Amino acid sequence: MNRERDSMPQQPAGSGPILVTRAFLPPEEEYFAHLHRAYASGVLTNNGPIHKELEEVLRVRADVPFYRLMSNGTLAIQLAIRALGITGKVITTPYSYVATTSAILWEGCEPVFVDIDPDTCCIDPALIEAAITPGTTAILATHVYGIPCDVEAIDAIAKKHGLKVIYDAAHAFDVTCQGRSVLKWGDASTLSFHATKLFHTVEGGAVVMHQEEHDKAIRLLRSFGHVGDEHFTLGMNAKMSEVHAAMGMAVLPHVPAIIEARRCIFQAYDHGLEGLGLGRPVLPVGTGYNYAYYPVFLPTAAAREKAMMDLTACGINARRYFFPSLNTLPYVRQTAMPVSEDLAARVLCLPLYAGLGQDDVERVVLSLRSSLS
Ligand code: T4K
Repeated sequence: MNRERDSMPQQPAGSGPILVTRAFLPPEEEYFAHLHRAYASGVLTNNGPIHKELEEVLRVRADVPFYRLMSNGTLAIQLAIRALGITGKVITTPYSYVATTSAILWEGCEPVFVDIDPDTCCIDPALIEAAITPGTTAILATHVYGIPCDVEAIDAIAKKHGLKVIYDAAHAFDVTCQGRSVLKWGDASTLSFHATKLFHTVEGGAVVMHQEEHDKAIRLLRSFGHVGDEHFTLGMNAKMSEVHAAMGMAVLPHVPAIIEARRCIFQAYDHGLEGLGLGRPVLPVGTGYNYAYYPVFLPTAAAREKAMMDLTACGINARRYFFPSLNTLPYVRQTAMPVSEDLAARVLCLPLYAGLGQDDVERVVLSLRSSLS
């Protein structure tokens, strides 16, 4: 483990349950220094100065034309759908967090599931065209675990069929494809800055747009649909407060060290779990990764069940990210998605966060080895 990793606050080894993740807390004085500005100005929300600063810093970081903060990553998807004028059928992935599907439904659209590539766990572009019908207007794909979708293939299909593309980039903060931010692809990308994410604002999210008219729509939609006394559209309240933006400003300088710490834990897991025959997603060549999650696929659903029970008995909190496969939700039209359902039945995400101690990583490895032996 390197120096940056060692400088992260660590949970004492063997001192209690090992959580699947822990929110990164910047030093209090760094957060309070930003918060102090809100106290001094009395501006707590409604596009205040800290909010504006964070938006601009993130926009420049990703090198995109428009980057707008939102109150969370779920409303980010919903309002991106609305801002792009998407209606009808939306082709989407069954392998994601439930918010990807629920956002489509909340916007009155119909999710049409397309199975995933078993290597990347992202939507399989080779299956998309067969699912397009006259009612299809868009593709909503998730860069699940921060692994980029096949963005070139998806964008080519979308162009051919006149479809809009939204990437749910909730896990993909700071991820690059061929040296460029993954947020540069599609008509829109959405992010989550929930406390459990590697960059966070406690609760929060963002929408990245590439056209001025779409950005204008997002700004109106997140703020009640009016500017002053002039009302333009049906809007909602999806604004981020200064208190949340201040947390973002305080966390942001630590992101390189957070990613490096996660990379070291990845390496330790890779090394420690070698030879166990566990399935792992494959990163596309040219990905600059952020080490957002460490999923392993057990050989069978029964082995997953046993491993989870054994880890729990050892005080280790592994989680089923992502289960259930979203095509099996009780409130969607159910169609079989064999690859997604199979992976969702066998997946466990191992504990991963900056500050997870080396001893704890070893404890996870030993417990999993013993469960599988
Ligand atoms: N799209 C995708 C692909 C997503 O994954 C998500 C959210 C969204 C869209 C929607 O974005 P948001 O609307 O949430 O911004 C978490 C998160 O709540 C959720 O943001 C995330 N994805 C989802 C995958 O996971 P849980 O149910 O796993 O969180 P919870 O409360 O069990 O916490 C897990 C661990 O994190 C705890 O054991 C301890 C630690 N923790 C948690 C909290 C809340 C902390 O250390 N501090 C905390 O404050 O949902």
